Order: sequence, then C-alpha cells, then structure tokens
Amino acid sequence: MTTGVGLTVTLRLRIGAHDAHYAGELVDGARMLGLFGDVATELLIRLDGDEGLFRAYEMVEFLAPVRSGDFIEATGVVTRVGATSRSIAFEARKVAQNVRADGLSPSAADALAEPIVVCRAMGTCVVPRELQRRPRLVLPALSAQAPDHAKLPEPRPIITPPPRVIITPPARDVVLTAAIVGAEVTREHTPHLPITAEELADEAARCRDAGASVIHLHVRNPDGTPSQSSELFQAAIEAIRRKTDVIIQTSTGGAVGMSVAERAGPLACKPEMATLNCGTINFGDDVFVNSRPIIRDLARRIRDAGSVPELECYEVGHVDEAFALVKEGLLSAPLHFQFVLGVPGGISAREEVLRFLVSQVPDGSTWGVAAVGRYQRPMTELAMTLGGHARVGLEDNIYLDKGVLAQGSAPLVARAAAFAQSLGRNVATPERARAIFGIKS
Ligand code: KMH
Ligand code: ZN
Repeated sequence: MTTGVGLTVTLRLRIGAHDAHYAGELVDGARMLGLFGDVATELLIRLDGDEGLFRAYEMVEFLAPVRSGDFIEATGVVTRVGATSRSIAFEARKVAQNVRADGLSPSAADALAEPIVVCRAMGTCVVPRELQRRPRLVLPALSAQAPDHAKLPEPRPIITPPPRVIITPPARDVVLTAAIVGAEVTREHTPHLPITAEELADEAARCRDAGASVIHLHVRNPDGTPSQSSELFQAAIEAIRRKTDVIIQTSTGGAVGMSVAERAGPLACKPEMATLNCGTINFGDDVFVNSRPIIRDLARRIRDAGSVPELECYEVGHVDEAFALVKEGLLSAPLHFQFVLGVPGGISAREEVLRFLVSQVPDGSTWGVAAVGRYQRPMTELAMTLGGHARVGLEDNIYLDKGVLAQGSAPLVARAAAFAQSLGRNVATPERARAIFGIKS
C-alpha cells in the first residue's frame, strides 16, 4: 500500500561559469545528476523525514546541452513507494539561457517560451525502515492551483508549488486495449458498431494497426442484442485470429441481468485473457450484480480456463476484493487492474481518484484505465502520463470529439497511441503485451 506516489519537488537554479567543464562552456552531465540527487533528497525528507540514500539510476538520458548561464529547473516525482525503496522520475528543463550572439552583450539572455528538456532519469532511493520518521505529508495535486502562501495560516504547511508538468517514466510500454463492441451500445447510437464475426475481426485488425494489442471482446446476436454464447465467441475469435495477432480478452461481465453460467460462456473458448468484475455497482439505472459468490465462481472458472484475469474495478472496495481473492488463492500476483472510471453510479473520473487507486496497486502489478463517455480521452491520457495502460473504444465512448462520432474504435486507438508516443512511451505489440501480462502464447 503506498502513499506518496505523485509527491513532486522542483528546484531551480542558475548554472554558473564554475560549472562549465568542457569546450564551449558546456557543463558535464554529472551536474544534472547532482541536481536530481538534491531533488530526491528533498522528496525523501518530505516523505520520510530523512535524507535517505540514492541507490541507482535505472535510466539516464541527456537530451540537450547545458551551458553556463542556463537556468535549470529540476523536477522529481515519486512514482512508486515500496517498504524502503522509492522510485523517482526526474526531468531537468532549461528555462532561460545566455544568448551568446555576435554583436550582443555577453550578458544578453533570454527566458525561453518553451522550456527545453535537457535530461531525464529514473532512479531508486532507499530509506531504511528504522530511519523513516514520517512527518506530516502534504501531497499536492498536480493539477491544483499553487496555493497563495501569504494567505496560509501560521504555521504554514510546506507545500511544493505544483509543477506544470507531470513526468512520465519514458521507457515503459503502454498496452492499448480496444473495447470494440460492448453490450450496451447499439447501431442506433452509432452506425460504426461492429456486430458480426467478420465485422468484429475487421475492427480488431484496424485497431491492431492503430496500436491496440488487446481486444476486449463481447459478441452480439444477429439482431444486435448482447450474447455470451460460446459459439458466437468461438466464431468471432476464429475470425479475429484469421486477421490479426491481438490478445483476445473476453468479457465475463456480459450484459446486466445475465446469469453467471451465461456470463461464463466465452471461457469455453479458453481465451488468453478474461475480465473479472470485482464488485456490484449501480450501472446507470441498472444494477450490475457481482456478489462475492459470483466473483468467486467466475474467478474459479477463469483460472480453470487458463485465462489471465483483468480485474475490473468500478469502486475502491473492488480493489480490496481483489486482494481478498489473492488471500483465498483464487488470484495470484502479479495482478492486472482495470480502473473503470465515470460509470454513472460508480467511482468518478477524477485525477485524485485515479491517483488514489494507483497508490493501492501492489509492486509488480499492472493497471490501466477505461473511462466512460467524455472522460475517456482525459482519463486515459492521464493514465498513460502516470505510467499506466489504457482502454478506449466504442464500448465505453462513441465520440471522437464533442458531437463527432468515432468511425469505429480504431480512430480512438490511433489517438491514444499518438499520445503515448508524445510522452516517449512505446506502444506495446501483442507479443510485448503478452510478456507484460504473463500470457503464455
Ligand atoms: N456490460 C457491462 C454490464 C466486462 O466486460 O467484463 C459489463 C462489462 C464488463 O462490460
Ligand atoms: Zn465489457
């Protein structure tokens, strides 16, 4: 269980002439690492009341030169808190620099309209248990306005001004899931909904081309009504397999009102992945019933089918239910959580909510976000920014933009993939996603 994920510290300083080490007044890279060390130290002081120790850098990238006269802003964000280890993502940006142009004074300098990222790193620090003093921890929400310190009552709390950036660990893969059909959306809502096995397969292949490595699959009867028939699933899976190599994750949620036996239908196809809904919620005006016996029944069936479960959590308590299943031996770590945000009646699609949910994910487990309707884009982008995976598609949202229907799920996947790449994250292939989720192909 972790608090402290998201804690952020920023230092800003001028690089002086004494820091220049190489020709052209270039500063050596170790100077940036020194700043990161100080950032990490402040983070540990805020988190643990101790300076801690820097154990290792897992990654360092020098991205632009630093020269004397540059103003550097170095930010660190705690991305993981273990019992004694704290993972931190760092970024150093140049925000002002000396102009160094012929005919101008040597003191001519510009503030940069857009900061230049000069260095990124990921590191791990350690604070031994006996040194953890746990003082008051103030976790600023990154999107919150900077507080007006002058107006804060005495004694003033220590609050780091929220940075304008959220640093994403750059090297990690993003698994994009396409939820291409679902059980609730109809052709009246959108004409772009795939229904037949061939339509599902075509859409799955389009989504794979756009960057999806997992297809979250429901099927429909020929009249468009939802079904959990193993025959229909088998036909859809075979059609998809003929066209593409995606991971197929079948639903065991089905549609509201279906019996457990019905919902378990697709497990007869022994899918690589299957959803396990971890609790009951109001689902719009309906109730999506997942009583504790139902969850356990489906967990057993998923295990017996050899499928990797994706844990659908629509409420905080659903995460705890997953931990209970681990204790009972029905699930085993590493777990893969899908936080379903914004279902009317379920937990809302807000940054603080997601940050809290992520803080509950045990080390070594993975998580993603599926957000509903207009929340799909901002919440999946936030998830990718925070290092998680993302699910998009018509099951959860039929619009590309306000009033503009997405022409299938593939455009939504393509946009998510472009966003992931803009963060410097790799969009996982199905092969890579199988490795991430521990699926034996
Ligand atoms: N159709 C919803 C009631 C799942 O696929 O596992 C449930 C659902 C979840 O879609
Ligand atoms: Zn579903």
